[in-house]
Amino acid sequence: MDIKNNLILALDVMSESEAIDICRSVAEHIDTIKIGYPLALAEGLEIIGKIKDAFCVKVICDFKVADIDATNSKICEETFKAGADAIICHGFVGRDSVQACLDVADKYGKELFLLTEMSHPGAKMFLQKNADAIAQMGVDMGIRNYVAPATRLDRLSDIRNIVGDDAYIISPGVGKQGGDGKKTLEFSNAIIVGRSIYESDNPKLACEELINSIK
Ligand code: NUP
Repeated sequence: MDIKNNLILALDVMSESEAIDICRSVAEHIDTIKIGYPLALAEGLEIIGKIKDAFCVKVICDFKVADIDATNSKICEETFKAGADAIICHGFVGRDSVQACLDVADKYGKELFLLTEMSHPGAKMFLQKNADAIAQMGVDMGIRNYVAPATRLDRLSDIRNIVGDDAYIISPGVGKQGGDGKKTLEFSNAIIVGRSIYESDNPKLACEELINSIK
């Protein structure tokens, strides 16, 4: 994936009108938007096509797909049919579940991102212990794209070492969760930022300051 300014907007607002307003104000700086459950549940999957059509952006669907293989396939089918360019799945559910997502992504010629370790404090309880193995599973499966935390640079570095320099890593946790954008990009290909942009009084300026800070 080629992501403008190495910056992905996490569009976790709760209505189409807010989503359109934010996208409009940051349109010149951002070409990749992450849509997750908050907006998709509030407005339906059609929001993916609406945002893509209005702003010519790529959409990564953050549905953290984590079910049995048969159900994962159905979730991915619906998401790609709705126009997503990529989907994020969990790795802890194991190889068969992830393979189901990969197969559907390949069928549509779209991308799959494998979530390794999450960025929040609770990730230390269970997920962190298995994150290296999850990343290694991704490598063994030929997965190119990963999600790894901006909040723990030592762990991000470990995951980069496992997936290799050719893999594409995107990292949430910059800003509100405490991560530093520039330091994160020493290991990551792009940062994911939500609240620091969309909760700002001036999202365009917040975006510009962020971009300057990661140069
Ligand atoms: O480990 C993860 N941490 C995380 O924050 C994996 C994620 N997908 N996210 C998502 O990234 C989270 O759901 C939100 O959409 C975004 C971070 O937003 P913010 O903390 O910048 O507001």
